[in-house]
Amino acid sequence: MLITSTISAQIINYADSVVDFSSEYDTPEWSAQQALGVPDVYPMYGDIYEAWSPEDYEYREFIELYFENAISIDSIYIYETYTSGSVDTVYVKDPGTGNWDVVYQGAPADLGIARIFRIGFPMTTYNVSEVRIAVDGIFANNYTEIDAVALVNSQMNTGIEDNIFVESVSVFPNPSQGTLNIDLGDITEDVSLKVFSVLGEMVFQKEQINTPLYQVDLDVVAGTYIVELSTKTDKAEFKLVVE
Ligand SMILES: [Ca+2]
Repeated sequence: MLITSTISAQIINYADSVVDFSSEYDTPEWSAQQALGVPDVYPMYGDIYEAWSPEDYEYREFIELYFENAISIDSIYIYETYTSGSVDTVYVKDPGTGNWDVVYQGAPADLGIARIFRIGFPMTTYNVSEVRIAVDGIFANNYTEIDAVALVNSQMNTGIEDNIFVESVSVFPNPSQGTLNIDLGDITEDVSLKVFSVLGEMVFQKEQINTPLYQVDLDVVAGTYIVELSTKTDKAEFKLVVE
C-alpha cells in the first residue's frame, strides 16, 4: 500500500544583517554577526564560535535580525547550538505600526542538543523583515548560542520547479515501523534527506540520494518526525509517524 504524505513547499529565508543586540561574547567569534546566513554550526552542539553568544548569562539577552526579502511568514526556525531551549520570546516587527508582535512565548528549558526550534503561528498579515529573539540562559547557568535564524513561509511555492518537486516525491509507508521508502519520481537531481525529531534534533542525514527508490531503516524511537528532502533549489517537508 502506498500512502503519499502531504508535502508543502516552503520559502526559507536566512538573516541578512544585525539590527541590534544586548551583548556579544567577543568579535568576530561568538558575535551577533555569527547568527547571519545559513547554519554553519548546526547539527553540531557545543560552545562553537560560529554562533552568537551573549557576553554572560546573568541577564535575559536579545538579538534583532534583518531580512532583506520581506515576506509573510507562518514559521521561524531558530538554530540553537548551545544551551538550546533558552529562547523564551520571539517577536516580529509590524512595519505599519512599528510594534514588536509576539509570535512565541514559553518557559525556557535546557535541552542539551542541537536543534532547529521551529516556531509556528498564523500567517502574518504583513511582510516581515525584522525578528527579535529573547533568550534566558540564567536558569541554565550557561551561555546560549544561536547559529542561524530563518523566516519561513510554508504556504508559498517558490516557483514551477517546486511544484514539480513536491508533486514528484512520495514517502511511504506512513505510519512507518522504521523502514522508509522514498520515491523520487521524475527527479534526476541529487536529493538530500534529513530526518528531525519534533524537538528539531537531526536523527538521520543522507546526502545525494539519486536512486529512484531509496530505502532507509531509521533507528529511532516511536514518535513523530519531520522528513526533509531538498535539492540545491527546492525543499519539501512532511510529518512522519514511526510506530
Ligand atoms: Ca552561524
